[in-house]
Amino acid sequence: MDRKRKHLIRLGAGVAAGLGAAALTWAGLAANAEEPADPKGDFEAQIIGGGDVEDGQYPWLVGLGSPGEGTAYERQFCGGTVIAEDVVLTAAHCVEDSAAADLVVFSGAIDLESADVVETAVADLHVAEDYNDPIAMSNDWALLKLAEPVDVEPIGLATEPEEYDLLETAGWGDTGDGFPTTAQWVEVPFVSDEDCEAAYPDEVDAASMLCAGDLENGGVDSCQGDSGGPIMSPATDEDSDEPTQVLVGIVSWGYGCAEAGNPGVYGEVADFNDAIDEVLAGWAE
Ligand code: 4AZ
Repeated sequence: MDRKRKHLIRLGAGVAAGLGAAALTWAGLAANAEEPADPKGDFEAQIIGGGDVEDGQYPWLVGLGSPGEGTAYERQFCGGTVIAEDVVLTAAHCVEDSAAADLVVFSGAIDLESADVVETAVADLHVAEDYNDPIAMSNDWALLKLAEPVDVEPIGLATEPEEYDLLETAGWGDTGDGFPTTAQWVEVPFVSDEDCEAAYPDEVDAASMLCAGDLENGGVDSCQGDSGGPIMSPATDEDSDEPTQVLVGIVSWGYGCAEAGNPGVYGEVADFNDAIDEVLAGWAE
């Protein structure tokens, strides 16, 4: 595979608009645009192949952006997940070149143009020490300590690597038709380590990555701008007051988006759960 097609640039609407989107991004998506990205027939093409997130569906879903002028929509470049009232889990590749002062978190509204968006400064940043070790994109996780708590329900972390059936991912990334102001979500089939290693020979570190996507048909996936955001097990009890979803992974990389044979790759939370707890314990002192 041509390495240049491996998309792991942090890029959102604002960054794309500001810098002039890398040709790379659109080249990867062109294939999608011509295909009906809609195997189930339920939705128009969105996250890729998904639909609008509803209020309260994923309260822990946040946007990561740059401080400064402009709307949250214009400044968002990655996703993140609230795992404690003042801690956000995101991808290392979203923040590896940033200082805490270069980052803000957008919570409280799924529409990034809404007046309800709450912007919170980042006070501290921890990038996984073993990011890119043993291979590129291994251990793609980072933690943000917020300057103040957010009024958001956190999600629990997966503790054991498991085989799943369907997972859900969400974010403000490219839909194949541009960057949405309202977060999108989509159901993605879990892909076994074996099938993922076969899809990306020598590029999958099963000890820290998991894969999801429709291997046969494509059409559903995360994409540029979704990086750092969650992939979750679905709710098991819609009426529960407590979240029954679990954070299974972090949007990390893939070849193109929603292409058959090229699943999305995610940092596998259960594999670095203990390392996350250690950082949290240090911050709590
Ligand atoms: C990215 O660059 C990205 N199709 C995120 C997810 C995927 C590919 C690229 C998975 O943010």
